Amino acid sequence: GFDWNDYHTLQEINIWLSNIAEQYPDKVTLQKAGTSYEDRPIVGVHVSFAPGNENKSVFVDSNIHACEWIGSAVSTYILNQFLTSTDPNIREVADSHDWYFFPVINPDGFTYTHTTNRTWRKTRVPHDDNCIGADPNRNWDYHYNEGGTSDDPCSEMYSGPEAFSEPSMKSLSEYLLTIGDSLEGYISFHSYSQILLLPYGYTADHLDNYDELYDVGLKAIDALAQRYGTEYQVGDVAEILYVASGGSPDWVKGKLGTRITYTYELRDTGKYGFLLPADQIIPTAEETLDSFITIFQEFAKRR
Ligand code: 0X9
Ligand code: ZN
Repeated sequence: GFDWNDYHTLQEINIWLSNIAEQYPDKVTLQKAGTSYEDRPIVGVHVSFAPGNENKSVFVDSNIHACEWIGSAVSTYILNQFLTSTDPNIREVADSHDWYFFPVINPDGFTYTHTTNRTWRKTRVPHDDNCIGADPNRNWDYHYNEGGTSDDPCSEMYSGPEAFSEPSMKSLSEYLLTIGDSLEGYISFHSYSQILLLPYGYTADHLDNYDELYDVGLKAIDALAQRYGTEYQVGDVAEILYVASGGSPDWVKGKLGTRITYTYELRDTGKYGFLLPADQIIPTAEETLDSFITIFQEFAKRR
């Protein structure tokens, strides 16, 4: 069966998603947010534990960057805890929103990391004779190509020939528009660096709700550190990391106005980097869930 002692392939993850939809038919429905260049479906689930949350939902994604395997391992762990845990804090948060979990939003790149090149980051769209793919987190149509990107198809930060040139990102954005009015939260899992990031990436100017996101972020990383002592930083992408335009969180914040918007850069700080050993999946997922719960409990107090 599916577990969190090892990393899994796209096929294993998608079969698990189908299985939970079958096992919890009144709570979980399988979703498809379009298809990738290589014709793979972008698979996710809509999860609803309590009626009346239709207008209060949270979208969770991971593996926009193909090699960041810990992302989908953590998001599927959280999803599984929502389905199975009896912990009152987890139940309270699970019941408080509708959830959309899309563990692998760059399925072509992710498949390539399993078959051919473990550290592949980008999509697999052939924009150039020599170099394949664009950085899917530079491809979104909000302040597209305004810094921290490259026009060189061989660069790891190639933004593509135009905004939404990558079919997986274009179709995911169209899916997000269909649920956008209901979205109260957007959480995107990346690795690595141990940073909890707030938008925007395209500018160091602060968001309207920077203060609440920052304050809750500090509480979240405190909760995270309590379990195993893992230290995170919190801050605005452009301020704490680097300028990076065309990212999915910027688009969600800018176009949909989603209040609770965080990007996690999960473990570690570089010892193993993208190649985080599988025996760190469960501890990483546990501490991340602690912070995730804190985020939504804190926002519940500030409604
Ligand atoms: O550069 C990126 O796309 C992300 N870092 S990574 O090392 N995983 O590649 C950070 C993106 C943060 N951008 C926004 N939140 N807008
Ligand atoms: Zn990333």
